[in-house]
Amino acid sequence: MFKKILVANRGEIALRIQRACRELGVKAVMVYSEADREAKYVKLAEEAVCIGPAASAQSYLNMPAIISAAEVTDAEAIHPGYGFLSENADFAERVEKSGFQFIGPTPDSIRLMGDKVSAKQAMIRAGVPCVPGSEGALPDDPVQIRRIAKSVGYPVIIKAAGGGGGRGMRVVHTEAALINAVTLTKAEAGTAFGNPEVYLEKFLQNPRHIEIQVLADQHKNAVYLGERDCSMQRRHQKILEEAPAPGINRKLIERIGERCVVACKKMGYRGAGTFEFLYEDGEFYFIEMNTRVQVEHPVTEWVTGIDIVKTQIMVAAGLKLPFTQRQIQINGHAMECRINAEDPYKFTPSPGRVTMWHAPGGPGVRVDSHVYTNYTVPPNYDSMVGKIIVHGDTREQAMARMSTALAEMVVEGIKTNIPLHRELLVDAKFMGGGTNIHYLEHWLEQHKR
Ligand code: MV4
Repeated sequence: MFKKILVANRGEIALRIQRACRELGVKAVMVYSEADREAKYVKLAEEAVCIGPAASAQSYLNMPAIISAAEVTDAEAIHPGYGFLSENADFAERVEKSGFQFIGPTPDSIRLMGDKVSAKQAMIRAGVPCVPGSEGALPDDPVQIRRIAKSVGYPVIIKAAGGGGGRGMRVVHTEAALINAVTLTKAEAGTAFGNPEVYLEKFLQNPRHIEIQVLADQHKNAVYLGERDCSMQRRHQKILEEAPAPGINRKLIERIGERCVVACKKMGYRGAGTFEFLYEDGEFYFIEMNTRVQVEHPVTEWVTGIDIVKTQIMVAAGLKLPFTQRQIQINGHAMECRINAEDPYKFTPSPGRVTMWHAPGGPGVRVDSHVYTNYTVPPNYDSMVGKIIVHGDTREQAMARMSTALAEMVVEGIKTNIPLHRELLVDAKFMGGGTNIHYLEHWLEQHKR
């Protein structure tokens, strides 16, 4: 095992990784920007290094500053968390060239999955079901593009190979609009991602967003840890996630999970990863793979009993996965509400001093947050300030525990989206389970104030 790890992130995930290190008996070096000097995990750290000013570009995205911090503190490995440099293949490569272990997949895996065209080709080879569409990047010839779109059937969606997470996409409803949409998407992709390649898919109108969590070691072992339903989102920002996904056939999930494991083994995947699917009319369609730990990993931790962050560190150190697929069982139901410092209905950010922070507790309640009373939420980063995660024997019990937790939670001094979560938890359609990716935006439209 490593003696010392550098945590190249901030906020709740920095604290989460620090906790995993403590449990493993590994020292954690925290890095922080000038805006995060007062963060809890910095105060709790045995070692912490300032890596630059508040602006992310000069601190949490500053590769030389982070690598220097690892050098001066004699760390052996770097955990990138989520966001920032976590899915940057060049960073992973520079970390390893500098003699540190990157806690995540190889630069090659990150690169393969970062290019959505090569990712999809890898999935097709592994037998993972994908959305019908162009095989690889679209050609330049308009005649061929029209032929592909016609055979797929309208509506179609044009997506940038360098995009992902909702960036660089355009829906096309008619042949008349096709070529112009392709030209525009290519131009935008060239500017935004430095890669003008685009591909085409059948546009699914009312899917759910279901993802499969995987873990793989460096000894050809890989497992899937069930699924998460992440359909409750607004503008590609998830706000509530749960596991298992309500109303989906378990045998179907097992078949898809097994294909994800095959894909991991075929590409020599290592660490934690997430296969993102759209689910519509009883079928799964792969869209993207995330090569990092995700915000919503705790719901999977709770239904499986597996510590995903600890396992990431163990497999990065070369240890074998300490469980087999047969030993992984899904127990009960877990749900997560993301707490954001924002206006609950207008969604404008609401940074500032938290004059009161009182977290809920009790059976089946977990709160992951770096915030405390008198902490100041800086305006420079993502608005997420914490997560409430609950577990119950049934979805009904999990929802009841979440309602109680949301009622107990007190945050004063800044606005949060807690009122929105409280309303969703009593919404009949949500309570019934299985709402699609458009539900929240439609709900907000109808509950305008
Ligand atoms: C799609 C789609 C419908 N059909 N692909 C958006 C984010 C990126 N990961 C892929 N996305 C979508 N791809 C096809 N063929 C609809 C979306 C989509 C979406 C997906 C997941 C979660 C929220 C979403 C919100 C809008 C659109």
